Amino acid sequence: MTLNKTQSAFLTDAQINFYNDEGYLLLPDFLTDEEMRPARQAMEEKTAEIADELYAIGATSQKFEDYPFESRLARLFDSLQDSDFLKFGRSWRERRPGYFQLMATPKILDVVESLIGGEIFSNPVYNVRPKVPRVAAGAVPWHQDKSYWPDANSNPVITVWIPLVDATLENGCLHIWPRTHKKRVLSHHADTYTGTAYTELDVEHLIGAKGVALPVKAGSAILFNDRCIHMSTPNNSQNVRWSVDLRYQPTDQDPMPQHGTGFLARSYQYPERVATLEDWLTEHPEHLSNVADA
Ligand SMILES: O=C(O)CCC(=O)C(=O)O
Repeated sequence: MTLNKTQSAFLTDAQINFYNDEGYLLLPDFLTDEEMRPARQAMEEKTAEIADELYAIGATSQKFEDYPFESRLARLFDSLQDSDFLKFGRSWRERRPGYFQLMATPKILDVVESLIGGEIFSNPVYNVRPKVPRVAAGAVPWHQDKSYWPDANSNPVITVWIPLVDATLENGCLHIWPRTHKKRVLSHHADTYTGTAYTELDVEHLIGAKGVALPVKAGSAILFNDRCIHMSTPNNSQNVRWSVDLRYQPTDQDPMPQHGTGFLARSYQYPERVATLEDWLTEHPEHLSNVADA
């Protein structure tokens, strides 16, 4: 596949060089409120469902209906335990239309295209992270994403991490360890203190760790690949640190079906096969009806 300059010029050469050298790229103020709205609505729907469920079983005496996006989920769990929170999952990966809309946002695909070309598959591993204050599972230990799929023959997998509220030192922003993205998959184990068995790098790899804290405004994006070492700290604020981590890879790589069904997000070669919302909701990785007609 040959990309012409206009197709691949969404990031500047300086940005691409930074990504290649440092292993990550920060795009401040990347998405608008409008572009994040459908995903935020999906998160609000889920929060309302959790409120109903907690209320129905008597775990909360109120549903905090009038509370804003930033704080409602936090108030629901204020007087509950980590185990109550984890019943709903440490992160969410549901098929809600708002998540598809976010994953298919042209602006996101544009910058991914600058890094891997215009045949883009949205990897099945995406997470909506409701990082609730004081819940241990909010803090993610040093790891490489690749440690979650060591056997997958997929390279590169690019994470696009986007907070839907400001991510700060207090609420547990992302920390990246620059220039670690060309390492092999390092030895790791399942953590035993968050209740989620996150993969965590073995301690010998962390000697001299040099993380960079990346506090960023809502709607900013941080891009990194699945070998780049990163972590996040606990949420010591009063509100939820909402974020998503979305993943993309070239279409000729392992689609990792054992992790779920991803989707064809962009293609110049087969534009008619790009998945629609309906395809994604029904777990079809590409749109096949036109092909069948041909
Ligand atoms: O959002 C976080 O706190 C951690 C994100 C992360 O580890 C990831 O995207 O792989």
